[in-house]
Amino acid sequence: MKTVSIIGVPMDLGQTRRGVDMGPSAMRYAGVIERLERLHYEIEDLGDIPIGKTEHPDDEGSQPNLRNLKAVAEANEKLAKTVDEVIKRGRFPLVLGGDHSIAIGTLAGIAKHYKNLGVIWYDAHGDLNTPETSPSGNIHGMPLAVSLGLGHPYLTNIGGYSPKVKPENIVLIGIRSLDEGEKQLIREKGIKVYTMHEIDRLGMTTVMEETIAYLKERTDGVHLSLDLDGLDPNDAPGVGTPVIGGLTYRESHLAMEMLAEAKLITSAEFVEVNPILDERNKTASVAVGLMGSLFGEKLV
Ligand code: 4U7
Ligand code: MN
Ligand code: MN
Ligand code: MN
Repeated sequence: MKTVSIIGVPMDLGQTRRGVDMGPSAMRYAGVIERLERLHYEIEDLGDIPIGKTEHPDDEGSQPNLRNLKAVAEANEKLAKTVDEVIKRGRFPLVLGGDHSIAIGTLAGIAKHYKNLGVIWYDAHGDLNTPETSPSGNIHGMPLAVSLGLGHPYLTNIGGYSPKVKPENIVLIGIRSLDEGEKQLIREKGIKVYTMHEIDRLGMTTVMEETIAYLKERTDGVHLSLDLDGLDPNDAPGVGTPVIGGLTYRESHLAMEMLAEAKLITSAEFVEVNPILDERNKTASVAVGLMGSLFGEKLV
């Protein structure tokens, strides 16, 4: 059985709410290591990637539509190297965030090991903004666009190559908040999207069956990027950008269980857990429970 390498990324520079840097600690505290060890995985915890400091708007090179660009890019370079080494050693990278800007580094470390990497983006948001379309300037709203090769070269060139993924190898699930530019990009690139509307109509079982069949036939590895705000704020309140009307705890477990059965996922990250905004570490516990299901936990 494969060893799982846990990489913490206490990143909070991709957005403006404090506390998401404590996400990795919160998930460790919620028992991620014990949970996966019980499933007979060998776990190595590589600790946390160092994160720089917030950049002042007056700093040289600072850009209002790319907040903390340099520090975000630097940390993601380090993350990409770490993830790359983990895969070279034949291990499964499990990345704990931190805000979603860290997907830039995770994907940079992973994608070069596959001809056709698939990505499941489980999120309320598309994270498909560019500096031109972003209403906030927050890089955590841009990582999927960056991985398609769109955005500032400091970000798109991380790992020394671009793009990381092809639009037809991406599936978005749980979407209910898109900016105008993101909608346009989705249409233009023909990215596969299951918004809450499709999930309500089809049910999560069909959505996951379709997603698995779609990715199985065209990819040679699939990365799961799970933003806890994909879940409904009732089930995952500890997130910086909550959106009502989300995926339930049960739908999310079903999705993870189906991915486990399909043996589809080759790397994963769980992001945007903010313990400061949480209720008694509920969101971190939900995240760890979902990891349990993803790694094959069963009731009986
Ligand atoms: B997350 C937003 F404008 N689209 O770009 C933006 F609504 O990683 C939100 O999914 C981005 O949590 C949310 O700032 C990023 C906004
Ligand atoms: Mn989100
Ligand atoms: Mn996100
Ligand atoms: Mn968020």
